[in-house]
Amino acid sequence: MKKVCVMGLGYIGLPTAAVLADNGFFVHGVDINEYAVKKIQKGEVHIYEPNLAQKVKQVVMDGLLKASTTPTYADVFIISVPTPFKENHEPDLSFVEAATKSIAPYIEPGNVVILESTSPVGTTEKIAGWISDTRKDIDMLDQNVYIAHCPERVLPGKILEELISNDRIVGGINQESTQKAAQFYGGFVKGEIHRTNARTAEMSKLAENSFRDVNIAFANELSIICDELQIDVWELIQLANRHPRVDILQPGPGVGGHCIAVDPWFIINSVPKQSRLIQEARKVNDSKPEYVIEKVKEATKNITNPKIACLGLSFKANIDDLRESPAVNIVKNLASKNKKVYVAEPHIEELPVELRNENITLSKTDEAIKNSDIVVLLVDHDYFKAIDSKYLQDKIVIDTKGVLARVKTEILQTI
Ligand code: SAJ
Repeated sequence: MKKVCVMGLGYIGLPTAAVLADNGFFVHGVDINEYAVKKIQKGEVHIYEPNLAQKVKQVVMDGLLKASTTPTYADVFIISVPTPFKENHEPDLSFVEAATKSIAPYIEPGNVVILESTSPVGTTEKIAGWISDTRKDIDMLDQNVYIAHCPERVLPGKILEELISNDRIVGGINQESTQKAAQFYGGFVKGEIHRTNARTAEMSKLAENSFRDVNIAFANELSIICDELQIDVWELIQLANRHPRVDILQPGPGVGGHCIAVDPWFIINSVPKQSRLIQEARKVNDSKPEYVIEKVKEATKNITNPKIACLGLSFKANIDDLRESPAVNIVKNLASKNKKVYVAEPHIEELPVELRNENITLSKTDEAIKNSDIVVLLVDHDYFKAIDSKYLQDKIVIDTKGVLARVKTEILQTI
């Protein structure tokens, strides 16, 4: 199992390809995005992840990682393409299906096909079906084509480290597939490899992210309750978490990114009647940005031509990723209500297209605060923890991440 074909060179596929190449595999990476492929062919990257650029440069230079828009023959095929949902929250498996159909002509007896994309229960079995449909010449069981799911579980910002150190769950469509795929991961993963079947592996990933979503929803609900009862939610959670068996996550302006806010829907969509708590958690987290907007509206009601400083745009702390960020939606909404918004986001150089209008200005943090009547903290970047309290004198502060509480304690609404 020396030659690996990685389908999809995004936030998971490219680091996976680079780590495999760095561990002695010959890797052929495939993406439909020609710009990404051209960059990688030159030893460059099209996405940001700490230390990824150096690693890609090195393995491309060593001839261990090649990139192309078409697959090739390999011992192991890894599918790491997006699995978004459609308008009605139904999973969109079109990328998985297209990737499977494009590798099908290259599959030979003895090959291993692994789905890493987070997927609804039953997807790995569907992959087996799509391959059988296209390759009538191969009897999958008799000729040993091994098909398994091994969900990626890495945290953006720590991907290279976690690809090696995290435990992995491997579940095949049969026991031979599980063994073969587990053997492959044993070749480079330092964490434990846990063997199960494909459906359990699929569900375990969905359960992990839903668990986090439900816990964050609990924190967000507590923040709204505490706001009503005039209790500082940050102090409350810190105290409650001193109990040895309590571990409440942190509230915020909503849940963003492309995993936690998406994956629970794969469970809800397949078993809507049985997933009441998971659905309610999604609703709580999805409605939090609206709550923040209402708080700002209330705070600005007696100010003519209010000016608002919004601190942070990314979907979580210390990254530049704005995808599905609640902060972006909050800023967009505030500016559309004809308020002047100064945005401070130290990790970006220009505003995303959807925020480019005359009411929104990308500013330095101190300038944004100086120009405004209200300061709304939306992301807990380390950078904001150093804000000098003198800038916050005479400002109304709405702090959705409990960062400025250490700086200024009066006129503070922590929600
Ligand atoms: N958030 C809170 N409060 C918290 C923690 C997070 O409001 O206490 C918010 C963040 O600000 C962000 C969102 O939740 O908007 C998601 O951030 P995250 O750090 O919880 O997760 P992701 O989306 O970056 O990565 C998750 C991880 N899953 C788990 O921790 C169970 C990661 O391990 C998965 O690999 C990744 O999803 C994925 O790809 O599925």
